[in-house]
Amino acid sequence: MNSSKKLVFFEHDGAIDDLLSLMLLLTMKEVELIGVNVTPADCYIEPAIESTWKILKLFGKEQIPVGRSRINGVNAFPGEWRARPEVVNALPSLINIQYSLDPYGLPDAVDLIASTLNNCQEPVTILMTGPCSNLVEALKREPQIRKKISGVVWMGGAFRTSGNVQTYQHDASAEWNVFWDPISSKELFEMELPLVCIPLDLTNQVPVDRGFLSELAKYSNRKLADLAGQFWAMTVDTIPSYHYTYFMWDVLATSFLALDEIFVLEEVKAIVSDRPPNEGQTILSSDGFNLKIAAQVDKEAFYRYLFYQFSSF
Ligand code: AGV
Ligand code: CA
Repeated sequence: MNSSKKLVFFEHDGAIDDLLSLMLLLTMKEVELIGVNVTPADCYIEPAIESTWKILKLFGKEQIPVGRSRINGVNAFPGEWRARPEVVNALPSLINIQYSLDPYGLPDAVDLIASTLNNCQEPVTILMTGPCSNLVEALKREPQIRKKISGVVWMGGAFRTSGNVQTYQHDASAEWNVFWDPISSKELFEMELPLVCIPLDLTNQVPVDRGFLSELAKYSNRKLADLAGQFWAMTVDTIPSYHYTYFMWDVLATSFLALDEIFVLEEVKAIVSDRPPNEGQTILSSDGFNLKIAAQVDKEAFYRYLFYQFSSF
């Protein structure tokens, strides 16, 4: 392995911005992606694995191992959100990529992250844009892998702003990635890993708006910018009854791997609630556990980076 690159293991859950995050990661020259796990949270697993593999294939990186999570969160995502990779796989650039992978033949996600960390000579950065369940399970099963982790970047939490979970028995204080598996999320905080959360507090500042899409379209003679524009176009009908706006949630978290200097981090102590009415809420508390949250970002620099990366392929 090339030691000048940052080794990254990617945990995602198959939503449109998770797949865009995979594309962005694969454009980063300073990153070597060493494994990808897919969790059936904000997706149905089979089409999301197909999208994942096809994106890897577009970059000639289909040899990167993909794991299938068998964990089922306590709080399921709405079905309307989970079916999006079906549409992704039918896009003109992806539909004819030969695909014959059996998702059930893939390694289990917990085994894959544990064995990848065990076998790695150098420390690994873990990027999570879905729930944290596989990582937490792997650490409980094989605690020695902790010393192989140089950092964990998680799109998760809502600390000083309201959450995005709107459902029964809930006061809307939680962010979905935390809420899907609140027990694992609580345990993650308790582990006090070198964790940076990119929470809703910050992602709320970076919507996917028409101005952005219009600017990106100027680069649509580039294959990747064109495909990314098609992915994002699918998000503008974001189910009105839940939320009108789609944000750069996972994409912002992913950009942190290449652009940490444009973020301001804050050291906090926090806990996760595991019961109604605020199940999955991330709560700042002086009795809490140490972690960092991203508090500010240079928005212009972030959007500029996206145009640059997506137009250079
Ligand atoms: O809470 C944000 C997380 C991110 O990882 N996901 C979407 C991103 O992948 C859940 C989510 C919140 N609102 C959504 C979501 C929406 N309107 N559509 C799809 N997913
Ligand atoms: Ca996600």
